[in-house]
Amino acid sequence: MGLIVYGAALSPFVRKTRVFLAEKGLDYKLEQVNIFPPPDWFKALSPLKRIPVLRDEEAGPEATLPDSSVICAYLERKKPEPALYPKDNFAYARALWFEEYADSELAGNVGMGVFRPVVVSKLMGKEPDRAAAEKTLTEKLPKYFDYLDKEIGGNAFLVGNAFSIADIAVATQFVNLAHAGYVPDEAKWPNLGRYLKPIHARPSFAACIAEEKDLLSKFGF
Ligand SMILES: N[C@@H](CCC(=O)N[C@@H](CS)C(=O)NCC(=O)O)C(=O)O
Repeated sequence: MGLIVYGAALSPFVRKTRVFLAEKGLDYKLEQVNIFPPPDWFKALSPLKRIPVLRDEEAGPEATLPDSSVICAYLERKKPEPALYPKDNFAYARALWFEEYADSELAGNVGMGVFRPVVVSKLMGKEPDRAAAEKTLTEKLPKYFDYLDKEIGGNAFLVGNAFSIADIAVATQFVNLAHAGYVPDEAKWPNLGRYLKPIHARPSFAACIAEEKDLLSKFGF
């Protein structure tokens, strides 16, 4: 009776879920699903055909949940400690806001604009399109970096002086950026750079990053 994550390494949303599970100290099994294209059995678990999906065998034979945000919210209820959502009402809502901001706008630009043309292209045996990635980096991403740099300010975490879902959701996107070979310029965004390093060094993130780097090295990265 346990937890199963259906997904694949390198997905920022699968990593978000795995980091969350690790921070909670919850054991799980990762079951690899190739979404290009997804197998038929997986479409029944994920109507939008996206990873991750969580199965909780303890909750019942059919107990599966798609979507990293839903999964993390569920796991917080299942195992409240250590808390990864702020207790204070307003701080809680702000954490949800950063999660949404990272999962939608930031993810869209990092994923489609940088990770896909560089990393996914190479994994599919195509020439990486660095020009497309650099266009995204110069034209699209600075406004996200500006905003995050300002919101982080001199703090170690985005919300309430404690590590939370907000930091997991934001930092996972920057792992995909780093896999593509890019980090935000510290001269322009000093708070963001200082903030990301210790978060990526946490055992929860470091384990995923090491596994993914190992995988990428097999493809010549
Ligand atoms: N909102 C979803 C997004 C998941 C998502 O977009 N996953 C990507 C992989 S990084 C996927 O499965 N894409 C396949 C598709 O959209 O067909 C979540 O937070 O889990």
